[in-house]
Amino acid sequence: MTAVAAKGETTSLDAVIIGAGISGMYMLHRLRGLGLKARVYEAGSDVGGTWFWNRYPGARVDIESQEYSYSFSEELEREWKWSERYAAQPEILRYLNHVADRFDLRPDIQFDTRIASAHFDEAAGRWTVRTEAGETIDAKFCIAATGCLSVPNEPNFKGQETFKGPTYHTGRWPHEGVDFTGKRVAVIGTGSSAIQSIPQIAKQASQVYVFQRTPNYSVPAHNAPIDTAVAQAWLANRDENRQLQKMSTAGFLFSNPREEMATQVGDNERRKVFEERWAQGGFAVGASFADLAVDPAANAMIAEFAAEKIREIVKDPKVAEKLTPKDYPFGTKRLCVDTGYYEVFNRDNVQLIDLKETPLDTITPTGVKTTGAEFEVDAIVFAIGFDAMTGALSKIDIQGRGGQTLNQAWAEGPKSYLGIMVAGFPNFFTITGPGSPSVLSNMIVSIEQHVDWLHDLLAFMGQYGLATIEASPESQTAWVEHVNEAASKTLYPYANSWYLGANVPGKPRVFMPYIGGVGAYRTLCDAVAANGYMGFKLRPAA
Ligand code: NA7
Repeated sequence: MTAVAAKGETTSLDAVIIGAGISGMYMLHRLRGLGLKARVYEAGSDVGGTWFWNRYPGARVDIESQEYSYSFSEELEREWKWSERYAAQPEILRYLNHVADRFDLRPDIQFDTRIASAHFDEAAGRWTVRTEAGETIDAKFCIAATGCLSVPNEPNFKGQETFKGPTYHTGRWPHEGVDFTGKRVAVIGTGSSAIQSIPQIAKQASQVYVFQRTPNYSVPAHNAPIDTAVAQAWLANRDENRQLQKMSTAGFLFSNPREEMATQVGDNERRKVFEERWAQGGFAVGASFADLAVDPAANAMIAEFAAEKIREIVKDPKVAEKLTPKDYPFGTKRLCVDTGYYEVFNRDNVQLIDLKETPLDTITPTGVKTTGAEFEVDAIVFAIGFDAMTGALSKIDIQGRGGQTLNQAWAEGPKSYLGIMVAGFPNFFTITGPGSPSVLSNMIVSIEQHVDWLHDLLAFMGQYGLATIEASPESQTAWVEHVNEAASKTLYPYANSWYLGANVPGKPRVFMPYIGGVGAYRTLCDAVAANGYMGFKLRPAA
């Protein structure tokens, strides 16, 4: 095991990797395979990233378990057995710990270490990276595996400091868990984390008040113990399935929209497909027809179908109405996949408070006050999301050529070439960075694609004795235009979503992920590599 360098000492590496989540772990594994000296620095006390931090009750993946797993090792895939159709957070964290042990990753991961800065030394062509504790790392490559949803939005409610009870953020849940038995609980936010946790909290709490600013669309997961026949069929066709995932729209088998248009089939046929997909559960609903994400008329059809489902499930028509989204197209805020979310509003101990009707005024010592009423509670859960996609990078002092900071380069919104490099920041890489499919896909598939591509690039650089690689400003400009153009052809820009940074006051409104599709993006990245890393500037050692 590499010893932790003392304050003032310098560790010399080929590559520094920031973050020991799914991407950092796999990156380390692949760089070891190249014989490179790489080391991961992780702020948390163990591996897992998203799955280390998000321990709120009900936290589970919204992609089917066998699809949300590493594909790089067939042995790993065959030996690990998932227990549920959609694995819950503890099981995923066990899986990631198993991966860390099986591939002996821990000796090269330094935990409880937050990276404070990363500066490019132009004369040396290397990165000087500093930890908050004062350790210095000198490395040829700096790889940000910092995650897309890793920096929670900090609650900033008037009066919150006066509240006498405990408060929790879903993205930083206590490891020992929280017992809400007999407690009155306020949950602020109705995104995926709230939608997953509220049904669980309501089982314990005496009363749950749900403070909703914007209703979300949610589709049923139909979670259950894993169907062994499905799991066996997946493994029997593993190579083919993995290839299908890689070339699919969003990195999982049911993400390819059917070719038919909702607007061009008869009412009966359309309803039949919607019903089948709803019964199947999960994101398959969103891929029912090819025109749902691009044609407002088609989108209105799935939106009305979802509204009908809410009205069917929720007994009180007034509550059903409030839970129904009205001011943005279906699927343009991240679709939620739930287990008993709408049903929970039929319980006597759950009350929905519509903050559009009665805005949140203040948090008091004993509860939450809206312009309509005061709700006395014992605990508050902030399920208010993340500073998505750029949050983690913006918190590190990253400086490229000429001392330009990444925050300066991204002042008008993130700019990158292929979502993996930024002009002016040589040898600095962002795994699933803004400008790549990332959060619009099965993250593991996109992570593996970036890591594999980067592995091949670093092998290429080693083979030809190259010192630096950098995105050219022209290729970056063209890519940013392409990312924007792809988004503008869809209905996504019509929602105030975190894809656009709309959930963080002051954040530039730019559609950050690349919506062109996982398969198309992979083909493009492969073509760039096959053409000598077209659009990048590669320089030999001096
Ligand atoms: P999300 O999806 O960003 O949801 C956050 C929720 O919190 C959302 O309903 C917000 O309402 C609400 N929110 C945020 N700030 C406030 C304030 N100030 N007042 C009231 N309500 C507020 O985060 P999640 O953690 O649920 O999910 C993130 C992703 O993790 C998810 O998409 C999956 O990919 C996994 P808004 O819609 O902004 O009006």
